[in-house]
Amino acid sequence: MRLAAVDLGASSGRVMAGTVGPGVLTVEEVHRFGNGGVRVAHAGGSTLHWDVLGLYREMLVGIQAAHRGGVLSGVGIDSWAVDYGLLDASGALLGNPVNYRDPRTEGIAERVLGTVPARELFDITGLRQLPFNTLYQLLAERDLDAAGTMLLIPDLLNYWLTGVRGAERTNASTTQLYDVRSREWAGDLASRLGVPTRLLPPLHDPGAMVGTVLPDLAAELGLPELPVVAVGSHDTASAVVGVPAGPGTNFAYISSGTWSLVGLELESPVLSDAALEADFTNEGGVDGTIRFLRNVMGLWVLSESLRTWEAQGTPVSLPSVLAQAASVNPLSAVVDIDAPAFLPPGDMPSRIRQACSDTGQPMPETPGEIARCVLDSLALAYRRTVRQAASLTGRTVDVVHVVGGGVRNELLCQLTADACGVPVLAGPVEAAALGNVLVQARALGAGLPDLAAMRALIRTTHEPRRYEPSGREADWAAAEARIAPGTRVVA
Ligand code: ADP
Ligand code: LRH
Repeated sequence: MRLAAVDLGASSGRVMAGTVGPGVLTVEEVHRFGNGGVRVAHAGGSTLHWDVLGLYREMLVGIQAAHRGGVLSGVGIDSWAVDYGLLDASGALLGNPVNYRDPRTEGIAERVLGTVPARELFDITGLRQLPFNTLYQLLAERDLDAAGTMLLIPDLLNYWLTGVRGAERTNASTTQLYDVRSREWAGDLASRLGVPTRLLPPLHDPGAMVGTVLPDLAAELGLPELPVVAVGSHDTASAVVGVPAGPGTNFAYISSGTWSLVGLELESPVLSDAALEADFTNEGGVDGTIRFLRNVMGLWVLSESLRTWEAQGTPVSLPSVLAQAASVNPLSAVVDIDAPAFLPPGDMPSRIRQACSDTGQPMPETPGEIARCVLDSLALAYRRTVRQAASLTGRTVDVVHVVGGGVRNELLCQLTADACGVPVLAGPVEAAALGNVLVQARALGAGLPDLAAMRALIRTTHEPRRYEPSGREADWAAAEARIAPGTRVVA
């Protein structure tokens, strides 16, 4: 069976043509396009948006390309979480979706916590207070009166493909308007906080049929009658389906791309005070699983550094800066990569140097030194997070699976094994697309009864690469102490 997986990340979007059959699982990239923030000026300043119409157009080009290579049986869409479009009562898009890195939500969380205490908010939603959660973004909207429906990005694209409005549960679970235990919208919470419940469309599970591509659109694109299937529409949900963990393994995962999502797959949420204090989140996964994880700032800090060097007229390519980083002395300087200072777009090299100076460490100078500082700091954050996840759940972690674009960064994979002190199994790069394709295939009758069967198929078709820890535990512990709270960077 041939399927199109649309996987939209914050830095690029791709359409993959997947083939699934007994013992067969392939994905081939048929179209890739850039993605990122688009800043637009207005009287009050400026707003960072996404180019959602551009993404839609590129997605259609990709679906057509996938169909040209063989008749498609289905299409599924996943994307980054939390962001949305608002529709009026007729279904027309009201304004261009805003990028979660826009500072419009500053101060909103504090206001919310005055009405609903953090403990209660966590107890209902299971979510960490990230400033960009959909809840805070909706409360930052100037005017919700004209809005009839809020559709998260994959749901919005599904709507434009099929005319059907709905909300897929894995992505709905990232809004902070969703009850992590009942798996329904947290309507009372929304009302208390002034979010109109009419905005929240009917929920469905991954694997549900969304609809079929609208006949006019299908004719225009030369497509057959094509089912649109709900997948784990949060890209991280699909990526974790794509983790090739074997049965009975005690694994942690890192979904490594713009963000690094670091955590464990659980059967039920962990809503303890300790989990709340440690900034862990409980996101809904495919087949009712819970992703108990922490957002680590991710390769965003490196890609923004590259962008800064380019803007300053001293461009450096990713392969060359990584080669330079590999020959820099390990752990010369590290930063708390999760400090809020690294969230907004901007001059990351300066922010990194500042953070090093604030903690009394030598300031990295060259691009290679800065990149090494970012990679060492990411690995240090992985170490802390994997260990915290284990202690918060009373589990052991024997292996860390890394999936996503960061798998291509061999230095980071090795540093991750060193910092965590357990082997790393790296790959597949395209875990999200594989997870997307497998959930579609099951919905369309390809067998694969559960996650274990899906992962068994990935293991036999996409063998991960193994990195062993090099046993320099004392160095990592000493580096960790250099950025312990107290020396922490203030944003
Ligand atoms: P997202 O889905 O969030 O857009 P990806 O999973 O595509 O992110 O991962 C993008 C990241 O992968 C880039 O920021 C980059 O750091 C890393 N990456 C991509 N290609 C390479 C490569 N050839 N070598 C090293 N790292 C790479
Ligand atoms: C990764 C991701 C992550 C969210 C962030 C907004 O692409 O979906 O899981 O926290 O984007």
